Formats: sequence, C-alpha cells, structure tokens
Amino acid sequence: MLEQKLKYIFNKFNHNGEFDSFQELASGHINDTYLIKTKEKPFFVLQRINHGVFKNVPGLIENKVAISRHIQEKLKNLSEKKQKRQVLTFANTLSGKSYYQDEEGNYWNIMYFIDDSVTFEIVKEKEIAYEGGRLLGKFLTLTSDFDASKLTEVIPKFHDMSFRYSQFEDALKTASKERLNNAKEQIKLVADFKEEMHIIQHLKESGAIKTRVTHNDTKISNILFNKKNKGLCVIDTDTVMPGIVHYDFGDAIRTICNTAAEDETNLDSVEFNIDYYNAYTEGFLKKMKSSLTPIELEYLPLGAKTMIFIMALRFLTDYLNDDIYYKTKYPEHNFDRAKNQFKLIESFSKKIKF
Ligand code: GN1
Ligand code: MG
Repeated sequence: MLEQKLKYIFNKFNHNGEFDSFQELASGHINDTYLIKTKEKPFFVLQRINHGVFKNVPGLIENKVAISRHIQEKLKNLSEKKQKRQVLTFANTLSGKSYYQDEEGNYWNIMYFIDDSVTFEIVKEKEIAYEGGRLLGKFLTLTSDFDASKLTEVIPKFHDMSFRYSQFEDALKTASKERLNNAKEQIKLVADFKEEMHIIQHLKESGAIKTRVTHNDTKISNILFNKKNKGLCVIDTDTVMPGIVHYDFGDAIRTICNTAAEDETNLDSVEFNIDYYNAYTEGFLKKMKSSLTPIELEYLPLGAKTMIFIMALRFLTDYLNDDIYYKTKYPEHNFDRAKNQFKLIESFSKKIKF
C-alpha cells in the first residue's frame, strides 16, 4: 500500500516527525511528490525523483542542496523562522546521505514543508505577477556568485533549441500517421519559427550572453506565496544548473501571462496578458537590472517568446512520440498543451513588438 511505503521511506530520514497521513501534490509532470503530514508540525515534502528522466539523481540532489546552502548563507541575518520560509531546507537520511534509494532502485529526497503558503497554476492578480518576478530576480541575484561550473548538468542541453529541434525531427520519422496528420498545422509552425527561435542560443554560444546559475523551471506553480500574496520561496530546484537569464525570465512568463492553464483546451480563453508581463518584468528587473548587460536586457522579450516556443515544441514532440516523457491524463493531453502554447505565442506576438 502506498501509505505504508511512504511511511517506511519517510522514517529513513533524520527528523523528529511522526507520520500521520499523506497527500499527493500532483501538479508536476515528472516526479512523484507527496506532502507528509506529521502528528505535530513541521510537515514534510517527500519526493521520488524520476530517474528515467534524470540520469544522475545524486548529482541533482547535490546541486539543489548546494544552492539551498548558498542561499541560506546569504539569508543568515534573518531570524531562523524567516530564513526557513525563504529557502528550501532538505533533511538527510539517518545514515547521513542526502537521498534514500529503495529496494526497487527509486531515489527519494525530503524537505521541510513551508507552512501557511500557497501556489498558483494561473495568475489572477497583477500583484502575483509582480511578486513572481521579484522573487525570481532575487533567486538569480542570490545565486549569481555561485560558480555554475560546479553544478551537474542534470539534463544536458535542457533548453538547447537545436537539441530540441533534433528530437522533434526524430519524432517526425517515427510518429504514427494519425498523430502526424492531427498535428500538421503545428508541425508547419515549428518549421516557420526555426530561425528566430535559434537567436538566443546563438548569442549564448558566441559568448555574448554569459552562463550563470539558473533555475530552469520557473513556472508560477514553482513559486510559493504567503497568504498576503507576497512571494516567499522558489521551489522545485531539481533543474538548477548552468543556463542564461532568458531561460528563467521567459519560462515564468509562459505561465504568469497565460490567462488560462497550460493545458486549457478552450483556446479562446488563452491570451497573453500584457499587464501581467509589465508587472512581472518590473518585479524581475527591480533586483536584476543593474547586473544585466545591455544585450541581456535587449533580448529579454525574445527570451520570453523562445521559452514559450520551446515548451510547445517539447509537448508536440512528446505527442508525436506517443507520450513517453510527460505524465498525461488522457491521450491528447500533450497535443492540447502544445496547441495552448502555440496560441499563447500568437497572442504574445500581437502584443509585444521588437
Ligand atoms: C516539467 O515536472 P515539472 O512540472 O516540474 C518539465 C519542465 C516543463 C514543465 C511544463 C524536467 O516540469 O521543463 O516546463 O514540465 N521538467 C522537466 O509544465 O522536463
Ligand atoms: Mg520541475
């Protein structure tokens, strides 16, 4: 039984919590995440890392623990209570390791749950967009002096456009006739966007845009807020690795400025919200502007478009591959996600000119 299993794993870690019950936190598409409720607070978040997707789980966990420690050090002037609400705290196993590997080879890690917090799948208030930007800018600022070359590349070429195009082109060769036919309009769009969607990558490769520590999965549901809508903590640091500022700036916009959820099927309700874009950008630049180069600043809007596009491309590729990567709830789920992201790009392009 799942409850017995979770209790067993939970008790392998070093904490004072007594297992009471659990609840699945099902918003992620890759890992399995559970809230562990204990008889007395604090509660915990127990996570099974998908080692089919993440080939080097120990490296991944080392990354996120190191980044948390770095931020903790920066926040050491705060009270312990405040600090623990602004950065993730991980617990080791009873034998002192940062992860537990079960009999089936699954990897587990655990962190303290940050109480009295909320997350959003869709943004309905401008203040949330602003706070989301502010918090991500703060995360990038706090990690800007961490040597990114010390981090494991948990998924090599994660946001590399040429790599994502080559996966897409491979998928075209093996996809079913039915799915190829369903997606012909989107396949054409992928071809049309090819040149523009490589601009940011070329700037990175030429060294015009520098590599730094980035989060790489900055969707709005990965930001915790307090009950007064103030940004608290950036979570889901599994994909922390070397990247460029445009990845984090753009990936957040993909969800913050979408008037609907990422998999909304009524495309009429999918629009790009320019007010949220401006509020988010203001919050983001409040912390970041002085440390960005003119080129980095100039290309932020294209970074946003590029990140929306790369997700459309990845969802479409997984659809053509018969859904082997993302968790899906029904057969056309990945295709719906892809169409949603393409609609968002269309709306973005009408509202943002560069
Ligand atoms: C995946 O599992 P989750 O929801 O944290 C994906 C991200 C995508 C996101 C789309 C390792 O993140 O890159 O942006 O889905 N993570 C991985 O919602 O592929
Ligand atoms: Mg993630």
